[in-house]
Amino acid sequence: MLDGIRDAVRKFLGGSSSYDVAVEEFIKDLQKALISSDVQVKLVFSLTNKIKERLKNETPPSSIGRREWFIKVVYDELSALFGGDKEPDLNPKSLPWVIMLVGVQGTGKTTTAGKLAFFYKKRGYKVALVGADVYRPAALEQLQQIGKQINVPVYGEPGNHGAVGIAMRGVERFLKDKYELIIVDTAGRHGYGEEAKLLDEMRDIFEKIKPNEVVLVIDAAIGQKAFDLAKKFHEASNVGSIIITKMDGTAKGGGALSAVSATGAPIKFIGVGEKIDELEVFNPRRFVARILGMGDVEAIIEKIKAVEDYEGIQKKMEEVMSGKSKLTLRDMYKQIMAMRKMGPLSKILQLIPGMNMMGDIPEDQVKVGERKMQRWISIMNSMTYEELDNPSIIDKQRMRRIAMGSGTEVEEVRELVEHFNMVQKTLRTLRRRRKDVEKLLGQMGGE
Ligand SMILES: Nc1nc2c(ncn2[C@@H]2O[C@H](COP(=O)(O)OP(=O)(O)OP(=O)(O)O)[C@@H](O)[C@H]2O)c(=O)[nH]1
Ligand SMILES: [Mg+2]
Repeated sequence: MLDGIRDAVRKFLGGSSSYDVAVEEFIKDLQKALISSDVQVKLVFSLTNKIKERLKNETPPSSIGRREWFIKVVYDELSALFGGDKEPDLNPKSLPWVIMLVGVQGTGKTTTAGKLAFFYKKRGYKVALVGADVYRPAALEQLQQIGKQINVPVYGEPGNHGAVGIAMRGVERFLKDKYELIIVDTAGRHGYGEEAKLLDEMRDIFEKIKPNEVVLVIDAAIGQKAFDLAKKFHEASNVGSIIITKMDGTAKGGGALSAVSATGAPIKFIGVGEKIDELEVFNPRRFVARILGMGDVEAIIEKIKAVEDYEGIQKKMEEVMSGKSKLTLRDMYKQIMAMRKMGPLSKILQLIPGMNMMGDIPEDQVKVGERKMQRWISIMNSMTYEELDNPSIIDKQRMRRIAMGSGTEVEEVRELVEHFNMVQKTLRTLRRRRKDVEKLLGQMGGE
């Protein structure tokens, strides 16, 4: 199970073996966990190769431990498998749009049909439901009840046992009535309990109603069986997206990766409860953090994000220095916030080249610095974006408002603005000097 990855992460971060040995061990554990949840071997090796390659080619920022950096790389690459930073495409590509839900018994298809209807209704679509499960007792009543709750019409034919015909007539009816989004709920078991028959029926419905999107609904707890199952449904009906239900339970959704790798389809939503609004848009990074062990990973990600923010700021400073862009208070704000996230001021100062050579900075001076930083953050929190982007508009009246809003003194606000002006002036001077030097060098080269 993918759940094994959490233990591997913990072992890796807390272990006492040397870094190289720990990396080898972790990668083995990762491979084992992935393969045992039926992720294709090819996929597993391409993932671990990518991780190893990044380890070789990239160096962690100086303030991040190697082990932490390694976990971040694993987190990145696993997230990429689930779609990375790409937002799932939630809006129908064309209208009308017919969705067919498939999945085994009890995974939450009917509940999810209702959740989807509610989700899209709130987004302004004209939504309808079709109940094509003729095997489960009271399946239609269940759907009708949901329909009533969210005021969405439900098509069904009580007493009729031809699921394919019902699906066709339901879709036809709602298309005629100009419904934009038609969601078809199907059975999770066949009358005779035979899986092959169920899949035949899925194929039949799929071919007759030609849905725009087949959604495979899987239970977070499915684990090992996910790959085969997803594959079978995929062969029967060309799965276009995946919804994982019961993510509010104890299961970590390990089977999801198998389902993704079996179908090539993206996960779009996760179900996080029984209620109609307990449906969340899938977020790959959050999901992977959960697989890896939220507590351990989150802190690392936060820290690395802060470092990256800081590097982004340094890049911006380069641009400012070369005259490519202008410094604003907003940049300074970001800089201070990033520094705060990286740790206490005394630690940060040690990271600045040259600072550590000057010996320890007196404790009380650091304290004063910390306090000032905190005051400045409060002050900038009370500024508007307009003021942050263009501090020259901050006049006496604005200063008074900002001081009031941040619980500081007007004097302190003035001090911050003056500090900013001074930084800007210094930058200008530096830039001019740099230009002079370049000019000089240019002239020398020209001779
Ligand atoms: N906790 C939790 N329960 C869920 C979620 N989704 C569905 N359920 C519950 O799971 C059970 C089965 O849900 P159904 O929607 O009837 O499942 P189904 O796939 O339609 O089942 P069949 O029609 O028998 O195949 C119900 O008790 C639901 O309330 C979820 O995201 N979280
Ligand atoms: Mg059902």
